[in-house]
This record gives sequence, C-alpha cells and structure tokens, in this order.
Amino acid sequence: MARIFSGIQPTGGVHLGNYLGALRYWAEDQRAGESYYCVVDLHALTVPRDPAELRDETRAMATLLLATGLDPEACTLFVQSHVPEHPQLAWLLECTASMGELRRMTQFKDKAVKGGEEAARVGLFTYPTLMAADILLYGTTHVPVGDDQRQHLELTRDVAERFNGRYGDVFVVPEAVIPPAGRGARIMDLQDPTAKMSKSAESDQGMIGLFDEPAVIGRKIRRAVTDADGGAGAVRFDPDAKPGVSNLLQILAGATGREPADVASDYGRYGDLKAAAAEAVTEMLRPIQARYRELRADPATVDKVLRAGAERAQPVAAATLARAKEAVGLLPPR
Ligand code: AQP
Repeated sequence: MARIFSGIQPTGGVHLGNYLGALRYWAEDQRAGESYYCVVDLHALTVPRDPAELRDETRAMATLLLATGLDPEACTLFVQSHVPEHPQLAWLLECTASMGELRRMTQFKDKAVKGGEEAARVGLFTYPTLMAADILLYGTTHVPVGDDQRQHLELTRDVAERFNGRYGDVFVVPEAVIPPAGRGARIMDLQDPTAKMSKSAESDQGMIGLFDEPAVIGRKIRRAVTDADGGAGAVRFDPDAKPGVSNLLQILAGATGREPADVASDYGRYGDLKAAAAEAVTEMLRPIQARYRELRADPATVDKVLRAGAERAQPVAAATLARAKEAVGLLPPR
C-alpha cells in the first residue's frame, strides 16, 4: 500500500503555486494510500519569525489544509514539532549527508544569497536533512510536491540509500510525485514569468495569495506580464517562447481541470484569456476561503484534529527512529 507524506511551511503568504502545485493534489489523493500531511513549523525557523505570528500561522495553515479538503478521517494531519522524532532523526541524517551535497542545494544558495551566507542560519543549510527525516520516518513511498522540491527529494533518496548501504535496510526509498509540466508543477511569478511564484518574492504583485479578494486577483492577473507579440496565434502554450502566456494558461487550466494547450484554443486575445483566468481562480478559491473563515472561528476543532494527528503519527515515527538508532549503534535506554 502507498504511504504518502508531504509538508508545507506555516506562512501567511500561501499562494496559488502552493495550491496548484501541491495542496490540491493532497486533497485529491489523500485516499490513494495511508497519507500524512504535516505543517512543518520547524522549517519555518530557518529564517527570522515572530514567535506569536508563527504560532498563529501554524494553526492557520492547518485550518487552510482542512479548508482545501483534507479529511481527518482519511489522512493524518499534524504539526511537525508535535512529533519530536523529526529533529532526532534529522541528526542521524546530518551525520549521513555531506557538506558538499548540502552546498549544492539551489534553495539554500538562492535564499542565503539574499542576506549573505555568513549570516544565514545553520538550519537553513541543514534544512534538507530535516525534510528527509520528515519523509523517511513514515516509510513513505510517494511524496507529492511541486517541481522546486525535486532536488531535495533526490537528496532524500541519496541519503536513505547511503544509510541503508552502511547500516542495513532501515528506510524505504521514496519517490517524488511531481505534477506533469503545465499541470501546476511550477506556477510562475505573474510579474516575472521566468521565476517561480514564491512567498519570498520582493513584491507580492506577481503572487496570488489564497486569501486575495476577487478584485485583487483580477488586478494582479490583468497586470500580468505577457509579451509584445499579441497577433494571431499569440495565445498558445509554449513555456520557452511565451512564458507569461503559458503561465496564465497553466493557471486557467489548473482552475478548470483542463489541459493548457486545450484551453489555449478557446482564446484569441490576451485580454480575454486574463479575464477568464481571473474568473476561474476567483471561483476556485471562493469555497476554500468561505470554509477557512468558518473553521478559523472554531480553533478548538482544529486543535483537536492536530492532537489526534500527532497521536497517530508519533508511534509510526518512533518505530522508524528506534530502528535507525539501533542500526547506527546507539545503546538503547534500559
Ligand atoms: N510556484 C510554485 N509552483 C508549484 N508548486 C509550488 N510550491 C511552492 N511554490 C510553487 C510547492 O508548494 C509546496 C509547499 O511549499 P513550502 O511553502 O513548504 O515551501 P517552498 O517550496 O519553499 O515554497 P514557496 O511558497 O515558494 O516559499 P519560498 O518563497 O520560501 O521558497 C511544496 O510542495 C512546493 O513544491
């Protein structure tokens, strides 16, 4: 049976890329096996965060995941720091991964460059080993993520194989499940369609937040960068030659459950494509936003789901951690 695991950081800036690349697939596939979804609050500490805000956004993210359709009867939803086995296994994996392979992680390079590598937190550097621990603790076979996580998943596989090679078969080697190109794998920034839509972008004008109002969604999409060639046949899905238009097609297709190339044939002009994309995104988000508002008014229910989730996840994680500790030669407590 498939074991599914994925995680998301608790940040208020959750965006359409997170949704179309990951969250909607979580809700769709939560019954395809034994599934675990995690709000990875420890990962959030890799950059400066206000403590009260982090606490609030952790609960808010769990609330949003329920609003997008995760069903606590069908999956295990929990907060990473509620299961202390995560950072414990991360240490064993830090002692398995090499400096060289962590240094090659492009997310570290991109993020460290912003504040300077000297000032970057050590956790930002070792983050991929904590992510590997998150995944490996659950005997995960499938990890649904966006394309930007491909490299971290490769590292997870490498570390698992190395550990198993050194100490015996402890870990299941997981596979990344990345949406096909054009089906949400990489939603791009509306203002710079060569960069991925990201919550850490300098301006939020290229990013559609899951809580944006219809008027804001309309304005951001209307101002999206397309390209000068607006003549006949200009609306076509061709991410290399037409990144801006292709991104809008991918968004419209994602919001309507169609293929981008197929959607393209319905439109002759950029303006019509933009109006349709804004409308489709607004309609897709409307029920999620409404459900979120309802659940947000009932934090006790969300906390109960998270408590039950951690209670289900922890014994699974503990069993894997115990096997890993024994394999490396740690003396069990008596
Ligand atoms: N632009 C994107 N297109 C498709 N999928 C995306 N994901 C992120 N951006 C896009 C996927 O969303 C899931 C949760 O990501 P995360 O919030 O835990 O961290 P991230 O990958 O670092 O995403 P962000 O929001 O863009 O954050 P920053 O700005 O910090 O890099 C993952 O499955 C991810 O692939």
